[in-house]
Amino acid sequence: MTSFKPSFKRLATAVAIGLLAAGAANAQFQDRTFRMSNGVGKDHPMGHGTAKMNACTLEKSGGKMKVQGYWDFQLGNDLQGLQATRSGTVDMVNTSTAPVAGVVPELGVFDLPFLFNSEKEADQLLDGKVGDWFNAKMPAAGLINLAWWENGFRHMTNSKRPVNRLEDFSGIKMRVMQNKIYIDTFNTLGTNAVPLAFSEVYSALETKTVDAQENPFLNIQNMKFYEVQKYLTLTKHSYSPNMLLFSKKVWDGLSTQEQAVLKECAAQGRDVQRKINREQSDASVAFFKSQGMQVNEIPAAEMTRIRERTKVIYEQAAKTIGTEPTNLVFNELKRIRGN
Ligand code: TK8
Repeated sequence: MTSFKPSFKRLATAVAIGLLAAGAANAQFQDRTFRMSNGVGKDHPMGHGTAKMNACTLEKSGGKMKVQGYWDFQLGNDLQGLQATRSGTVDMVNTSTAPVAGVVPELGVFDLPFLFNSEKEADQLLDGKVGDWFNAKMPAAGLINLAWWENGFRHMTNSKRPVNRLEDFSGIKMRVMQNKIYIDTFNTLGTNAVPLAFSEVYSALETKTVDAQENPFLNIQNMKFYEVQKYLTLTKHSYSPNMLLFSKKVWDGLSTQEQAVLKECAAQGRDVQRKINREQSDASVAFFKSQGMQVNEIPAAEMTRIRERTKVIYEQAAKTIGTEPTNLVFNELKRIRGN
């Protein structure tokens, strides 16, 4: 029986073919760094998600594709970052959906007060066919949503008084995102809603230009709003998703392999960012108390009054959002909740 002795020549040929194949595979990847604009700081869970995404793109592209996060508005605030992404001068922006609703009105459905009850149902809706429906709306605005990351459930802070009932909102100057539904919601609750870019919030609170703001715990923590806010009320009045929006102008110049790697790695980054966001949020209330904040929940009966008062927003916003996205989201939530 002849024994198989791999000759040196055969081995060398096999290695050469392997290297050629790998080289050909990597040839589909250009050597480049994709810039991501963020409003929060690098130590926010967005930084963890971005690090995971970058490790993934480097690994899948043979070290060719790098994702570089820019933090604390280095590339502009949400609206500037959004515009720069649409024009292709920035590759991607990681932003709450609220400022994007001015460009894609259907996204306004996610600004409706008390829409989501849990992160679990938000994940199911956003990562499923309804999330894909919204993703399909983005290319017309010059944007590709690589994945739905998490801003999170929003709570209110202020420097004037504890908010324990509906009447306590009255007269408070409340910073809100630059988004009509948030403006209307907090005016309906009795505050004087003041739309400001996220980059201006700390100084507006510090100088008492505004008394209050509302954000997820990790934003309050990362931006150190607790330094200039005495009261935290656990309103949990909305869940805001983030979108990792990529420039369609840049996207259209990428190979299908590069596009696939960006989507896959954005999803891996999303999973890490959501996980850390939730883990760290669990420790936030204790941290805020340790920083001298007075934290309160609103009694259930008062929460009912507040929810009732904001129901009018659903009717007011319906025309701007549109019937199709509203029904899609409401029906999907009914399905997820089994009712
Ligand atoms: C960060 C903002 C932030 C949002 C806000 O860039 O503006 O209050 O919650 O996450 O998008």
